[in-house]
Amino acid sequence: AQLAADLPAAIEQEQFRVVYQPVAGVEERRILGLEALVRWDHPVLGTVPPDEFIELAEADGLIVPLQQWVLRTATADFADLLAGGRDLKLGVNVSVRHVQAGCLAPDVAQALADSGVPPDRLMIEVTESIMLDAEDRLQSDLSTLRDMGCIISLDDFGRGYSSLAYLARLPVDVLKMDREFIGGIETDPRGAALVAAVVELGRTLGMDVVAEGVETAGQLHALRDMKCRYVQGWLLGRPMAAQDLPAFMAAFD
Ligand code: G
Ligand code: G
Ligand code: MN
Ligand code: NA
Repeated sequence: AQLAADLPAAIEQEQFRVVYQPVAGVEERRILGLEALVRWDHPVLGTVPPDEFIELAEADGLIVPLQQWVLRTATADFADLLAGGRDLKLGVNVSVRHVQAGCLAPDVAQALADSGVPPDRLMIEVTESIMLDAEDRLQSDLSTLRDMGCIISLDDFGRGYSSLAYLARLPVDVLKMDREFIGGIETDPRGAALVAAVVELGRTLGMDVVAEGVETAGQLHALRDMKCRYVQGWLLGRPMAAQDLPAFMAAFD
């Protein structure tokens, strides 16, 4: 209740920060992308993770100004990185409540225009678990964004009940495989078979597949054997401040 009560002032005072987690190529062994992840620096409670406030913001209609701030901040940070000559993509998580509010596509377009980031560098990460009531609107907004050149990814793929239904109906370029599947890849043959099947599904549909939550070298090897091309997780790098990215990427290559 405290968090919910503090949220309006937090948004007004911009008590948030965006950190970036690298996405790497398995064969390329390079950092190919970044995922923007928001944090709340609460004046009393310290750092609050998004799992504890995104839903509150969604319930309150505050998700729109918060998400606008994230989009502005992340694209501005990213423009600086691109100016350094790097070939990277930026993933931003979006909320279906933002779609329902009717302004996702225009807000994305505005952030791109203000920052000068080319649309084909931006990946919109949509989570399947929320929606249904906004599905028509979501479909048309994602199509608009895709027509602008943006990349669309289905996040936490496999976690919800309806992943395959969304995959059939939404314009999707990238599958981000939920980290729950990656955790068991070395020890659980059924889990490993599921991961291999998702990689194959992506290949068949012409979609890129990103394995999330890669924590061990063994998991990375298993994913390489399955011909999964992109990985994200603590093994490669933790989410970090924008200012730490250039040195991190230089050391990684
Ligand atoms: O960074 P962390 O693992 O704590 O993120 C937890 C969840 O919060 C992730 O599922 C992520 O999709 C979500 N999340 C992080 N940043 C944002 C954001 O800017 N907007 C929205 N809508 N969700 C976010
Ligand atoms: O749902 P989404 O994929 O947007 O959320 C990404 C979240 O996963 C971030 O909050 C990030 O902190 C977390 N995360 C990233 N890499 C790892 C990892 O290797 N292991 C675990 N347990 N969590 C991770
Ligand atoms: Mn995500
Ligand atoms: Na997500």
